[in-house]
Amino acid sequence: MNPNQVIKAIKSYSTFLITSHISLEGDALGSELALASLLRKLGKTAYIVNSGKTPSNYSFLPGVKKISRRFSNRAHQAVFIIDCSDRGRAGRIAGLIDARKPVINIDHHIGNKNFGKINWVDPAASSTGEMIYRLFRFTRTKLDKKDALNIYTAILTDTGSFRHPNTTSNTLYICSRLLKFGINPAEIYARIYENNSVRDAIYVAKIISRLSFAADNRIAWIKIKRPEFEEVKGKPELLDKILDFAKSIKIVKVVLIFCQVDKRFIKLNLRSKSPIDVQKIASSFGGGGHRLASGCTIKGSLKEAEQMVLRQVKRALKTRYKIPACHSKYKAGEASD
Ligand SMILES: [Mn+2]
Repeated sequence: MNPNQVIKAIKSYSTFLITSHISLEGDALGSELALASLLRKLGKTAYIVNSGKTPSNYSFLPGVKKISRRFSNRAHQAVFIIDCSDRGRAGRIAGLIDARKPVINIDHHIGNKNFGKINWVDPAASSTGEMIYRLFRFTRTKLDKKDALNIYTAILTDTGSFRHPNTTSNTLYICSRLLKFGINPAEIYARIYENNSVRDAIYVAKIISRLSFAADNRIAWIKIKRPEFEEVKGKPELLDKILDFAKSIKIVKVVLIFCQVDKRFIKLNLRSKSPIDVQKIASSFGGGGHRLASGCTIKGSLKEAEQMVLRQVKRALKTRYKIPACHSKYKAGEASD
């Protein structure tokens, strides 16, 4: 798929709103900022409004201070919803957009619902940032150091610092081009990932100490009750650290974190190592994401969600690995591997 329709839309309108998903992170923010810059360089008016607040570790991104939370349908003719697999992921803003305004959907998630009037979806791209880079090339728009910093941040975060399988030679080629603008990878990494408070570190350590294991240690999971989840709200990077730590255990194939959002709902984060496709499991609960990293919201108690999901994950594992019928369930500290 190519961005021809997107380029046509850019030519047809002069004012654009750009928005992205709730739980903002590097790809959403970096891509929004680079896209806004591209549109302005093409003589257009562009502004960014998000449903959520910008996490503090991204406050260094050029242009981020101008991102607003105020929305007006009079201020734009067309809307970019980017890095969102479905319209609902855009949160509050999705509900405010005038239905008559054309929506341009730019995304790289496999399960994208093609909800826009124009849809440019490329699951082969590591990140939406990589697609925005290509949009600069397609429109022959010159990048500057600020654009390079925003796009590099988008790619860095969505590839898990170039660890995930979506890191391709093209991804690294683009990053090599971006570094020529004089951005500093070590500094960017430190700004985003070496930014924890002592309190956050203690929180992560406390949660990790409660890891549970099942299916011969191939599943690792943790439940976080509501009061504890309140502490971590708005800091998805802390959950990522917990997920990464559990995934670093050699035998573990699937990691699950169940967070109690309120009395009725559980938010579930899933991570896996190939070949287990957790996106399939997340989408069976109405969620989405990627094959190896996905999420969903489940109605029910922590215990109910745990039982339902573990059953599905065990089934998915069974088709792939020989797991003894009578496997034991371990708690952290008891597991042998
Ligand atoms: Mn993304």
